[in-house]
Amino acid sequence: MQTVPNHQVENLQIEDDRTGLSVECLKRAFLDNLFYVQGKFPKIATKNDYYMALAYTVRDRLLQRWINTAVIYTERASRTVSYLSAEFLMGPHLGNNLVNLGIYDQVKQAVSELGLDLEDLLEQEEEPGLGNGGLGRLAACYLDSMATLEIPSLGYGIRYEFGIFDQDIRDGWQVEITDKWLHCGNPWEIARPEWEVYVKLGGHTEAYTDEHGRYRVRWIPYQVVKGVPHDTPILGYKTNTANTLRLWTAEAPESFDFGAFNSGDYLGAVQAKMVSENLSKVLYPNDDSSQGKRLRLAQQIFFVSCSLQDMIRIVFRQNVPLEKFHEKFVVQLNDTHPAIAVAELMRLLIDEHDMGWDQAWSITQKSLAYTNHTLLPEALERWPISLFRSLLPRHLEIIYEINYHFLEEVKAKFPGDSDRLRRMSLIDESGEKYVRMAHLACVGSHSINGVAALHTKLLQQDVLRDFYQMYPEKFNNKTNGVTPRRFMVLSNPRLTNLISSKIGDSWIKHLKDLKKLEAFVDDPEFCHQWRSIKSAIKHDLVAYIQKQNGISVNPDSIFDIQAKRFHEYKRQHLNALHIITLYNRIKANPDIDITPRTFIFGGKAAPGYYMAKLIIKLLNSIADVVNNDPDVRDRLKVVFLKDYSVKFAQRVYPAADLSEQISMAGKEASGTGNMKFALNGALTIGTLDGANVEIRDEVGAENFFIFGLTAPEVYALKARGYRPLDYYHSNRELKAVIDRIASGHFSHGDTQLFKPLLDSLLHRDEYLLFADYQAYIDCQDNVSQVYRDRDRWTRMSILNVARMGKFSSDRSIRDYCQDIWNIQSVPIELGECIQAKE
Ligand code: 6GP
Repeated sequence: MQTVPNHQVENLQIEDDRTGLSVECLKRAFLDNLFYVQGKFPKIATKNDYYMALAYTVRDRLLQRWINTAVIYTERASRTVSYLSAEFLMGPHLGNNLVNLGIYDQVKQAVSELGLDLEDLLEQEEEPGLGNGGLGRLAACYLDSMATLEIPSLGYGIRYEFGIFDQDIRDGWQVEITDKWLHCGNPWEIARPEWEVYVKLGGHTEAYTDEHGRYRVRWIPYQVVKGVPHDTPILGYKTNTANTLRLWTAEAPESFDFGAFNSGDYLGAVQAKMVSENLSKVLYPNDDSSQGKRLRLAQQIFFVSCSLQDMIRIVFRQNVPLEKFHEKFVVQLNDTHPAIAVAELMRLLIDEHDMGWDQAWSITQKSLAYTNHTLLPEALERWPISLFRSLLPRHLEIIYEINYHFLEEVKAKFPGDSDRLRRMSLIDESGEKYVRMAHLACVGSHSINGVAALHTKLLQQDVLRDFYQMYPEKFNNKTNGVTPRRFMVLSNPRLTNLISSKIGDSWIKHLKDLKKLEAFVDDPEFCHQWRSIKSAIKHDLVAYIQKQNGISVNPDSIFDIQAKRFHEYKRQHLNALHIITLYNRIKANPDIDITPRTFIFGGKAAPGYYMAKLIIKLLNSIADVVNNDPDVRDRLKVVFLKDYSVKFAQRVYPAADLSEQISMAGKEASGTGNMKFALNGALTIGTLDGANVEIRDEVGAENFFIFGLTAPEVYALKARGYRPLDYYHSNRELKAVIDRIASGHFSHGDTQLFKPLLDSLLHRDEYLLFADYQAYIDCQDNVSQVYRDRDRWTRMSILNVARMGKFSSDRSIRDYCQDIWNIQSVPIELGECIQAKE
């Protein structure tokens, strides 16, 4: 392997205390940072000062790798993946960096010798909640895997000042509180104002003829916004690769409009600044739904344009001709939020870099690839033409032209099929006119993928059927995965150590090696250890719940957990129907023998999603009644843990016995929580939806609690005409459950509170809770039976973990590299001059 030529780095003098990994060195560096960065000495330092001092100590060690990586990538002009995503739900950085640097234990010892507790310091970190749920967290897992697999990559997104809101629960209702993740400073990022770029918005376009007599268009914007990159290093697990997450902040080009300022309009001058800064102010808190707001479209063009301009800057700096943009970069679009990249790349190449249409189009298509993350119709982004014209007049012209060429292609392939043209057009003309972003993404990309086998199949058969018929070769599946570093090694050290003590630690990088655990499934000592670890972790959660919610929980009960965003299609209320069913059974027969359960919920609802918020209120209301009913005793407990986040998830997954993955089949694109639970030894109760199908195939149907209608059965039932009332009238237990809610039993006699939810179930039940109710209850009864046989349960748990190897995000990334990105790894060696001296 080639090492970095010395002249590149000879001026870099890096001292031991910035790179050394020994306990002594870490201690010195920590105190040094406390003194020189935080400006504190131990006696007056706060916990946050200590956290910051440690974070800077770790960051120094990252910087060494980061700079080496940059040197080598620049030197070689390596092919690079640009992962464009409106969301990156990174979770706390400190612990993950300790794991990936391989210095967790040294740092734990170093801080403890200084009288501090590492867990305490880790708790201090405000996580950057720059995402809503699955889509943003997947992006974060993929960055981890790309760095671990030594794939040159850049994550591009928005540095929201306010991330996903903090959730409080008051009187059982969700209350949203502004997330101020930056208020204590962010030690992990470095601002790069020297790479600022400008983004145009609004105004109009003008045609003109250039000096070669060519027809050209110039865009006279109404407003220009400055984008400033903030870079965070993303270290791979036990590699020297440190890639970059580059997030853009919006600023006004000048802090003050001096014209307005001098004429006495001070407020007007400051206003321009405020309007610009709005673009990176706040994350839209919607998961799986699109609102069509102007600010959101402005955010999208903002980060997409900044990122594409940045890539073009890199292309030039590395002396790659612009005609080879697609050889230097492959740009993955994380859903349609960055789909405007199709028009923006065309605009940059044609208007700003004088390229002809055909060449620009070929480069655009070869560079871009699109991942779809949802089948929900309400999530498919469409922008009203009027909005588009006023914000992005030039892009609209380009989209019209792309559409013209595209529809010509469709006509050639399917002559005389005008209905198809109408369906496939980039412009929806059925009523008010809209730009269809998914269509734009499909036409402008060389690859279109879904995120689980079933999801990809449904895209091909349904949502994107016309595009599949037009371009079958573009379609491919990339089943999601999760990083075992964060979701095992960091969050579940006890299980990690047990596993590694038996099979070594190669599984951390090669998750399929977990298979070796199967050899121990009949080893009673191992099974005993497995069970003791789960039990110890459950005890920890019991203590947490006692502290947080003041509820005392039986650690021997089944920990039955549903943790994810709240949405009707995910059917947290089906889970509620089960709880009430058990409650009714106890009320009817107080001595009934029931396997004790603790139902644990976590998750946020979109602030404007009334029904999801009502479901949260219902769960909390059930908790109030069930937890305090003397008939129930210790058999059932219901716990809603507020403010679900990545940090919080890391605490919850390891403690679960049962993972609830109960969406209506055909709605959950993949799910990734399902993978994290299973990897931590929980058994799944689930429908045949998303990646559940593949998890069941891997772990074996006998180790998985499957129930409910399949996707084709869902369609068939809906086609026949679904009547929820029939189920209500014919199922005694179901009727009793609904009647119990309707009677006001959980709402202090108020019969109106949950009426909207009940009406929706009784008369529409779009997500078929009633149709799946009996199957779910039967399956849960079976769960309760199996749990009583502890040996059998433990065996199933071990086999689940042993067979989850497929669901590493490393596997997903390898598939992307091979089938879509055509990219190889670039190992990084620490350059001689900047190598750590221990
Ligand atoms: C989510 C899907 O709902 C989830 O099933 C999947 O696992 C995840 O993406 C990662 O692929 N989709 C979103 O969060 C979303 O906003 C537009 O889709």
